[in-house]
Amino acid sequence: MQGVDAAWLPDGAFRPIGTRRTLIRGSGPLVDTVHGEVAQACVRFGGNVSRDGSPGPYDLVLELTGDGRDSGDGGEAFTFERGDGRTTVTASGGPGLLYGFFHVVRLGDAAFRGTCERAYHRPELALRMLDHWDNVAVHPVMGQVERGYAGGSLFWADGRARAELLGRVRAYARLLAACGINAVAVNNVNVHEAEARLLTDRIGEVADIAGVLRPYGIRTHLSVTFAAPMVLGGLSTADPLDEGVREWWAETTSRVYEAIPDFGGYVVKADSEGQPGPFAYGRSHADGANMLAAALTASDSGYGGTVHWRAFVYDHRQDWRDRTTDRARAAYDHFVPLDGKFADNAVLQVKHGPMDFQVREPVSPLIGAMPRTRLAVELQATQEYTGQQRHVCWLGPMWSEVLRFRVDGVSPVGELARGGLVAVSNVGDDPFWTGHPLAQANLYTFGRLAWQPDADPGGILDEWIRLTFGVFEAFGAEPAAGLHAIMDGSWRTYEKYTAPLGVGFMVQPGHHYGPSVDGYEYSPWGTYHFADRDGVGVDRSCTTGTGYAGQYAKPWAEVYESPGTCPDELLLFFHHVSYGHILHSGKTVIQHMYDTHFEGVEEVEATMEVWASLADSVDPARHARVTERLEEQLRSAREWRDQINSYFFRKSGVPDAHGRRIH
Ligand code: GCW
Repeated sequence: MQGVDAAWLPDGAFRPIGTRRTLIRGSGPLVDTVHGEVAQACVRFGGNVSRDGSPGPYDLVLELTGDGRDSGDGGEAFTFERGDGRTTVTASGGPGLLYGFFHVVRLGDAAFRGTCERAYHRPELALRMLDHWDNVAVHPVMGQVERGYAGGSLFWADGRARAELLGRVRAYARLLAACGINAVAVNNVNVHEAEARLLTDRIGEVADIAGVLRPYGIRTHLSVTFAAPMVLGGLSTADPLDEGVREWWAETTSRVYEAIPDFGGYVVKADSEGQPGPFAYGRSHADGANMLAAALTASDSGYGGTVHWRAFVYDHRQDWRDRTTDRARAAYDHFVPLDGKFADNAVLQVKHGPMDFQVREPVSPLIGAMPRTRLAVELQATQEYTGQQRHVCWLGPMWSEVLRFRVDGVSPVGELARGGLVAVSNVGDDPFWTGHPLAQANLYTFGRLAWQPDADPGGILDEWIRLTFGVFEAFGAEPAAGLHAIMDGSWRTYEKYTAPLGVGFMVQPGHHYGPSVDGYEYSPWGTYHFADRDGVGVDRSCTTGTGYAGQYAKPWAEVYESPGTCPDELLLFFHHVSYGHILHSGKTVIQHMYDTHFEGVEEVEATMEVWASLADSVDPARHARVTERLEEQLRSAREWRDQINSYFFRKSGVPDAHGRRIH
């Protein structure tokens, strides 16, 4: 695929396999995929691959064991061992063999050195999914991809599936499989008119995409509108308890399965930001989700589909004067009373924080509060609020904090094992996939963390750097360390020069890029900072505020309740404090703001220097693209610094202790 960045699968990554002798045992479509991969590598590098078991010796054996049926691990597990000069991967299912193969690719030459005892690898989360917010037809405001920063859609253009890009979709599927992703929703959760039809008369286009994703172990899901029976079926209601409506969904779903036998299921944004939902009929969200869940299991054998029901339900038309309504509370208030009421194949998909993918939010209190419901956590790889893929912002550390958060000593991971981890995709038809080449690391890290949620994100970053840049001959240990440093600190750097101490938003309304401190302050969206001449922040305590802190189990309810125990980085999320309030760091709130905003810009300047020093070690086109983005990042970071500092200086009248320039 000329002109498309190879990302973490450059040709050179296949040399260790392509120069050797490989035996593949077993049959099935995914085994064929593995065979195709090895054969291609051998053509390039001179090795050979056999499928029939003719006498060896072999350096690598990839073997499907058992009868290939699900042995409780979804067929995704594999074993890896090395002894007697031979590397062996076994799996009981095609997906496991594919993941085992990519494990060997990741190890490179190390897979063929020394000995290694038999080790069993399996994903901790069964569902590792990307949601594309791609529109089929260009939306007048949101464009082809809602919150997309990587060009057009990989799947859709000019109102149709992009047949000419199906080769590109295959390359995408391969990248996803190589980091462990096994499910993709191909259209936006805001389902407009053209997109609604994908469910019915346009399902063939979805089937074409599914056909390309399938050989890489990826199931296809579809976002649907709750009003489909009315919009598409001509019914007078979409009431989830109405017999006609239930029949319509059952029939429609059976036709979906005729077209796509391994269809993954529906994603639904209901009663959220203007999308239709069960509230219109006085029904609960469990009623709505269960109706679709029933349609997805309607056949005798069960289709094996899941409904992903989003918990992003809040009042987006609130009155800014009303201090009792708190958007952060909404998901918990709506859904906790429904715990235990959702069908087995319904998954409640919860954003990782209570608001909306800000650079810093507490972990959603829903996580851990619904033990009888399957939950999936939704992350945002597309950088809507984290620099829109013009800024470097590697989100691995933030996601890892979410996955390591413990409630009563219990990690959310056990819960997610039943529901899964989902990310909003950051990919488009851009030659570098993600607009900013370094944003590829977010996609890769998401897949790897979904496979192993307690993995060290720094280790994943190094793995990504080695795979993506390592085959470039001049990329030695020093450039790798430089790049690691740039990326590892980039989320905290971004946090420093944008909205401070967890207060959030302060972005330009609508497109959400760049600062506007009061942009949302008097709006209906529920995203306020309440800055006045004395202080700033939202009081979400139980004693004097909205009571949001009380939605947490111990110890968090107590930790967040008081400014004295609340972590600095979340202080303004939970409390309204004076500018002179002393943080745990020993600084006042206002001085912290000034310092971090100056530091943030300095860190971007330092990043630019390190990147410039890598010019000879990185492919020139990739280097140029990152350089161009860094220039914009620096401009934007200065704008953030100056607007935030000037705003709070003017409000508070407190000068910077170091006398730096504030406007
Ligand atoms: O973050 C907000 C975005 C919307 C998005 C919504 C959601 C798809 O600004 O563009 O809509 O969240 O998650 O549904």
